[in-house]
Amino acid sequence: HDNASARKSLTLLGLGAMGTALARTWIATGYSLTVWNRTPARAEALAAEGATVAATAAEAVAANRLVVACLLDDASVGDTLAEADLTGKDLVNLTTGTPGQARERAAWARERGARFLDGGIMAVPPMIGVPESGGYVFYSGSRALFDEHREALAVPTGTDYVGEDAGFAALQDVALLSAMNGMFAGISHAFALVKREDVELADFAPLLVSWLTAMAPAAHQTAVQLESGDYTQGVVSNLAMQAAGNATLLRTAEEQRVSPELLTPFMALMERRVADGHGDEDGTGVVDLLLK
Ligand code: FVH
Repeated sequence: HDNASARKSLTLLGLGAMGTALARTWIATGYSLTVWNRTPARAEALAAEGATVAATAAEAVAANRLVVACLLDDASVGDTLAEADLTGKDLVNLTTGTPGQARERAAWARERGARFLDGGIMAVPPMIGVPESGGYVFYSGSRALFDEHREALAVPTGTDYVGEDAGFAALQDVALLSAMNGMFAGISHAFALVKREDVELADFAPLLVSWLTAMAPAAHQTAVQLESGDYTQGVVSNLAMQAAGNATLLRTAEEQRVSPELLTPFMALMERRVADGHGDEDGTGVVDLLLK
């Protein structure tokens, strides 16, 4: 399997929005690509661009040593690979799942004779094949697999190998997605506050982006404080002051007839920390309240 032609070929299972974007980059780079999708019509355009379409997932797996899956969820990976012979295969799973699912899937693949690498895609489809977009994939699991197929894996987007524990990629992927959810919650609330007023939303959006961009580096200080255990280190805006400001945020929501439901869970945690005597700290202690 170590000759140049084996290195330049792979199989891709799943041709949704992400799978199709990935496929196009491998075809454009000269890889011999075998594809399979549950709904065959989604493979037609790629066939015209040079992909080989397999009739079944098992046939697609048989075609190449390197097999990439980009499916909806972990259950669809199990469904798709149920009839495939994975002996001697290198399975790369780019399907978003939990760390626990990735660890179980790694053991499942090993039992079937395959090496396993899990991937968490930190990109949306238009970022694939566009190096300057900053997109990348977290990989964890078999280091040997990653090293052997590094060139092929680096075609669609950047790569970041984060460890032999197959769950690490999903852990970091989901941590970043969870932070993104919080950011979108904040953006939704901010737009709701201004939407019924005479505010040009297209002018408001860049203000929102630059404020969030200015505030995001606070994450560095949170990391330093969590490592040291001293949550007063370098405090600029202490928690007591921030929690006192919650009243203004809530009153503004009321004045604007906007539901505070996206804000109140976080505020409750901030206020608990203050009530517990941590008003002189940063908000870092909220992390401890979350650790059940
Ligand atoms: N698209 C995005 O913005 C995000 C970016 C970050 C990574 N995610 C994850 O990538 C996985 C694939 O996402 P996708 O965007 O390609 O998703 P869809 O367009 O909905 O395509 C889903 C594919 O999965 C196939 N599928 C679903 N269930 C089954 C099943 N039981 N057996 C076999 N295949 C299945 C589906 O097939 P079909 O509906 O065309 O027949 C599509 O190929 C995902 O984990 C994201 O979280 C994307």
